Amino acid sequence: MLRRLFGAVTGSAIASLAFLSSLSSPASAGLGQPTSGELGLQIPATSLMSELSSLHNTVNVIIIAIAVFVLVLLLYVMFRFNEKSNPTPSRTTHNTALEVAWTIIPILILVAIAIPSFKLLYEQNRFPKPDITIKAVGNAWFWDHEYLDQGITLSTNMLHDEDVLKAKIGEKEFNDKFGNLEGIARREAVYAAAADVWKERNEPRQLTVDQEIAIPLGKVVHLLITSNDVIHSWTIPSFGVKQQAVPGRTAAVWFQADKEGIFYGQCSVLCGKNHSGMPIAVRVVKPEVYDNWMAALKAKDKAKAAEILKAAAETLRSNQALAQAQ
Ligand SMILES: [Cu+2]
Repeated sequence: MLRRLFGAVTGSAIASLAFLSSLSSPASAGLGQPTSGELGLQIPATSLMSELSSLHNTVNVIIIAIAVFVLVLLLYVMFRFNEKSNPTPSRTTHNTALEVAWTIIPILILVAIAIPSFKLLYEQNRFPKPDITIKAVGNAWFWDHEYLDQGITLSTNMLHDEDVLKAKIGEKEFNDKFGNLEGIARREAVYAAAADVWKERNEPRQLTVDQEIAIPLGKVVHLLITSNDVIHSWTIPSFGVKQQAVPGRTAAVWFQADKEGIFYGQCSVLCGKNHSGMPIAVRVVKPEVYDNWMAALKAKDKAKAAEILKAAAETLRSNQALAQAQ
């Protein structure tokens, strides 16, 4: 956790605080979703996000160094030059060397920040030749994802407590249990009853969706982003992309995922009453799994497509468990 906040540069310096990291979650935490107690950015799953994280870490180190330097100077001045320890102050008003230094050094610091910053900016707008182009359309309050070359459109809605409970116990039992409740009482009862279901499903509440979209590992994806109504914002933090969806305009981002798994994001600009209810879930799978999934979708067999992604998730989970056990 701390290492992710301050980056590798200061990693060794804070190793003595390693006991704090025992408070953080398992190794895979922060990949594709936020974890409680987390301070840093989510774990990168694209080269863009790796660069973004390292720039963030570098700038963080510079900020901390400058803040500590100024604090030390202030303390030194307070104790060394107060009225008691320095009754007759010096009348010096200029020091050429010092003035040149405090002009040049900040310039050098800014240049040192600008170089990786411009490099990243260039990289974000490089747009290598795409393997897949997807158009994300924001709606109040759900997302549509169109696979332009395949002619497939998937609508993504958030799964609510009610949805997972109904899937678990069936519509009838759900109505027997909660049918006579209303308003907040109903919401609280459903929330409490769903807590265990979420744990059992091992899925994050408020981020899980009814229709994940899949992309192949290691392939370049161009994502065009627009909106049907108001301004939304499409993001997957682990991919290092965030772009506003503006009605009547099409913006674009690109990414190339280098890790398998499920990656979550949320609409990131306040768009109305259900703004919190439009998460995005992208599953990165092996190219052959992606091809099978797309073939099932083209054959209009959504159940089979969902099964393919579920099987890929299971395989990944057991592989990760195996790797952790070793
Ligand atoms: Cu929103």
